[in-house]
Amino acid sequence: MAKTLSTIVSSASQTVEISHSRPTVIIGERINPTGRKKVLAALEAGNFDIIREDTASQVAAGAAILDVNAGVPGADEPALLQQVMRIVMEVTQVPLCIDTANPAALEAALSIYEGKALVNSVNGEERSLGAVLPLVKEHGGAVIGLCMDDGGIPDTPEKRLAVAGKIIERAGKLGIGPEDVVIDPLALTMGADSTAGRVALETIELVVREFGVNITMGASNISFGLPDRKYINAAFIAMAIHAGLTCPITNPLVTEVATAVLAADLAMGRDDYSMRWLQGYRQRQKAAQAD
Ligand code: THG
Repeated sequence: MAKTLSTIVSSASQTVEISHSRPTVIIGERINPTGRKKVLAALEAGNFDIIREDTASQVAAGAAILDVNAGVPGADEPALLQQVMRIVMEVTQVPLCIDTANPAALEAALSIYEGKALVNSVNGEERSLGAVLPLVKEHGGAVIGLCMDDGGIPDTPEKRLAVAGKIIERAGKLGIGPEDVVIDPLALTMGADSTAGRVALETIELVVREFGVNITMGASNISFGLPDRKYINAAFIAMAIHAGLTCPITNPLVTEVATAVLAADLAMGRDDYSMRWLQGYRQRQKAAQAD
């Protein structure tokens, strides 16, 4: 059983600590044209209003970090990612999670970022390790390591643990400590494979037991293609928090999910005097009265 680790990320003015003994840190997922057609259309049209709205609303709903992805097909991703980040940073001071698979875009993003970013992501492929880890070291960030490599996404928790170990080891060789590696077990859709949920949960448990690192996950992938996704996502995120998930990438505007996170933190003993639960309750009451 490894000692659990804290990951610090920051902006120019705010610091967020991700740890197994603190409340879950929600990374807001919505600034992402890959996952969202409306964002894609707006960015293609050069309209950034939706970025401003998604920034303000996610932070108001409890996101402590915002994921920023600017992957528009055919666009100049380094320039567009910088532009989107600048707009987000005009609206909020929360730290950013830079979501790109393009090393040139990552370098451009890190070069304008003040603070310690969370880089999303590196994986176990040689090409990814070689391109991403030196940039993380040079700019002083933390990095998300995806449990996949040249052979694709392994089908068992043990094999995913091995990929996590490889990423942590390679980061260590460059002077990036395990406290700055956040592992993503990869949640695939349960609609296509009924074992996808179990495999992700068991991977989380194994990785935390072995390395004590923090864990992220695109927690809504799990329900893709199924109806009533919010209930599946809410139940799954609570189970994953028990398994060791500390910083899910999700949509905090979905009340069922945000509430499940608060309830899970309460059940895990990470909500002193139920303060966060009560604050969430008051916020929901206020929202209901405003309707
Ligand atoms: N792990 C890591 N990073 C990730 C993911 C992951 N980044 C991207 C993604 N997965 C998580 N982000 C999103 C962003 C938006 C949406 C889903 C995941 C989203 N999806 C709508 C849906 O699924 O219904 C799309 C609908 C629309 O087109 O508007 O909003 O796993 N490290």
